[in-house]
Amino acid sequence: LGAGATASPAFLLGGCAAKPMPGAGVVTSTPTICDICFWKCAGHVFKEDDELWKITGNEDDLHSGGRLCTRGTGGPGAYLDKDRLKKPLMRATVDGKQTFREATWDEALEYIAAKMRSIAETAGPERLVMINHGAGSSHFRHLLRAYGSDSRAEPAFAQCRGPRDVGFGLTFGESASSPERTDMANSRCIVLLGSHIGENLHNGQVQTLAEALNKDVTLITVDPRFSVPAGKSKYWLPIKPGTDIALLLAWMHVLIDENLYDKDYVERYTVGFEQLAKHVRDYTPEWVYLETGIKPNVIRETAREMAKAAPATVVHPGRHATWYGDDTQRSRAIAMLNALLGSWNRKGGFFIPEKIELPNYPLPDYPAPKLKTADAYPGKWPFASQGVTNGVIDASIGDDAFFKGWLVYGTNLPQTIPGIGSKLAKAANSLELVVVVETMPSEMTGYADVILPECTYLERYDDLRNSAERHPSIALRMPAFEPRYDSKPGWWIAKQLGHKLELDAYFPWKDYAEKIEWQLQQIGSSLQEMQQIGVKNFDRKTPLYFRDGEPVRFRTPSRKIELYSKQLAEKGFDPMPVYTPPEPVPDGFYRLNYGRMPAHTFGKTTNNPLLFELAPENQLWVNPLVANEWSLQSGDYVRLGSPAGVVSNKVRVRVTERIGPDSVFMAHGFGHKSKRLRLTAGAGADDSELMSNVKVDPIMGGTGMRANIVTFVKERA
Ligand SMILES: Nc1nc2c(c(=O)[nH]1)N[C@H]1C(S)=C(S)[C@@H](COP(=O)(O)OP(=O)(O)OC[C@H]3O[C@@H](n4cnc5c(=O)[nH]c(N)nc54)[C@H](O)[C@@H]3O)O[C@H]1N2
Ligand SMILES: Nc1nc2c(c(=O)[nH]1)N[C@H]1C(S)=C(S)[C@@H](COP(=O)(O)OP(=O)(O)OC[C@H]3O[C@@H](n4cnc5c(=O)[nH]c(N)nc54)[C@H](O)[C@@H]3O)O[C@H]1N2
Ligand code: SF4
Ligand SMILES: [Mo]
Repeated sequence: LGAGATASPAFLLGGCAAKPMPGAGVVTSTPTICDICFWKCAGHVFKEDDELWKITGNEDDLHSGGRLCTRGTGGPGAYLDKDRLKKPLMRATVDGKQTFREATWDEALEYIAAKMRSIAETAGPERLVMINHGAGSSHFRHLLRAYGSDSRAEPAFAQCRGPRDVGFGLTFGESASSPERTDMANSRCIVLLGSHIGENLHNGQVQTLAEALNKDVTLITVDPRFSVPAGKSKYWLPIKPGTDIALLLAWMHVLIDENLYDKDYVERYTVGFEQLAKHVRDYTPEWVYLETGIKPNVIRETAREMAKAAPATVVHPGRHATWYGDDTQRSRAIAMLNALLGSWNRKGGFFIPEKIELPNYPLPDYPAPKLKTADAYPGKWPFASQGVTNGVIDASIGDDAFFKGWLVYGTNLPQTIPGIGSKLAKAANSLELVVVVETMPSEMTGYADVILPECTYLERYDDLRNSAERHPSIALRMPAFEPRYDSKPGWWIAKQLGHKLELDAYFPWKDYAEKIEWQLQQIGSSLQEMQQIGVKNFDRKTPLYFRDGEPVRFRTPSRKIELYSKQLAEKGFDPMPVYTPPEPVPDGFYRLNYGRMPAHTFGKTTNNPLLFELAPENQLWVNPLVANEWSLQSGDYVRLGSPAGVVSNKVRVRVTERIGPDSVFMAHGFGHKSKRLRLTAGAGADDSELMSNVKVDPIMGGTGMRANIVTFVKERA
């Protein structure tokens, strides 16, 4: 398949390894939860005589609409991947050169346990920090807490949804949740800022947007690029990059100026309306037009559309929110606009998520840690509600660094932390222990002292899925296959380490099935039942929305929705979002825009043989005017250069009007440098390494990635 060619998911099943139809053998199915991204769709793995046939969605799973996306359908490629980590590896020096040698599990775990004991004795257990992403990390969090450390950080916060969670938290006292609590299926007006749903393939969300479109929703998409949802929108607002706060303030201006906001809701539930009205007075559509390029009449018309459909209007909170460094404030502006529309916890706006009360297996209390993650960067980012990865990395460099050891689970920091440069090498040199738990020889494994090969999601038990959602449910992940090679499930690795650290009291189960069985028994189910059905749905106990006029105590200091944030003011931040224009782009440079593509999840699927076949490389979107200026044609390969002098891998050009002449666009996750990822190594370009101008959000530490610029380096292509 050529670059950029598309294929239906059905193609995947006919692809390299999965057979198109079962023959005469015995067909069995095993329930699973997809781990190809974090949406956690439930599915069934079908086998014929113990050989993979296919994976499909679990029809009882309301969370995924009973379907898997393209990536999930190709998920078994993760299991089949020939480049998987096969044995524990330990750093060794051979002929004066650093390399890795194979080790037994016992040897590798003994080494780690000895280092953990030494860190605990000399510096304290809190100096060992976990940097993690993904559901399987729960086993290692448990281990670390038993050991005495609750230090941890995940890129899903400071490189992703952190500003949104903090912005919504400051305003409503609660986050927008993951999965997002947007009630899009019932919306009559949906507003997307960025949020390229359709390319961003979070399954349930794509389906509810499609459902809304079938019901003739008014879709308003604000995106400088003609994204997939822009193509389905009644209004596409091709905004000048980095000016969204101005637009949001202008929309609030119109709602207040034209008396279109929900007066009852605002009076009943909010504080600070007077201050807000005064604050947005100067953000007139005429003034904001000069900043955003969105015409005053379009700003007014779209604001009126939102008001007309309210409260069944949702201004989507987005997910990847780390853009320009003022991201908590942008997210606050989104939250405030929703408050003016009265859409928070109202039908067609947002719903109130609910989960099952699933008892924890009885275990001894964890020892109380004496230090928390944020002690590593005192005084910084006062509203960070989770550990900040970039803060943790900085606090791991140097002989007197705060952290002494890392346990890295399921995150590929060289591609994930923008502009990380040489910091990882410096941290790895300073740290006494770097353990990487991985399925693949990712770039991160190159920095490890010990690499532990975890088996894939299709070969293991993990915790039950119990996400706060519209429909409460639990779902089971269980092994469909024996672990390949010498890989092991995370729960097993954590338990063995626990044993070596004399923490057996925290791991009383023989295996993880026993632990899950106990939990299921408490809620009137059983492992046997779940092994049959995979997903169990429960009735809600609480209402989905606020009842009309119901008194509500929000979890903010004022117990109200805070349009004016005293909390922010007290820490010296703007109590209401203020617009600052983005830095101009010098001649010959272009904004580096990036996002998702349907066939891949970041860099974690690019070596998956099934998904590689669908999309082997990323492409660089270039406007025809720019292409003309640089004599580029679709199909040419170019390299990009950053102002810091970094030159990218070569990337294939796609000339298209869908991107403006001020920017270029590519999907994140390509340009792998690890040669052991044999399929994907060298294919496409990596946006991360081109990012030298990272804008850190002073409120919560998020790394704004969108202020980066690039130029073409043609001669080296
Ligand atoms: N297929 C697939 N789906 C995924 C993922 C994946 O890896 N693969 N990852 C998942 C994860 S973890 C996340 S966080 C989400 C991320 O997905 P989203 O939350 O949708 O990401 P955004 O950054 O909001 O959206 C990217 C869009 O923002 C536009 N944009 C760029 N600059 C600006 C600007 O200044 N203003 C405005 N209004 N728009 C701008 C870009 O052109 C692009 O269309 O996707 C999720 N879904
Ligand atoms: N430049 C740039 N940086 C970004 C983004 C961007 O768009 N551009 N997006 C940001 C966003 S929104 C997010 S959420 C983060 C995501 O950042 P990460 O979560 O770091 O995403 P990946 O780079 O895919 O790394 C995941 C790693 O987990 C490994 N893995 C997969 N399955 C398993 C498993 O079952 N067990 C274990 N132990 N490991 C496994 C994979 O092999 C892979 O190396 O990146 C952020 N950083
Ligand atoms: S959205 Fe796709 S990749 Fe993500 S969990 Fe669901 S099926 Fe898997
Ligand atoms: Mo993300």
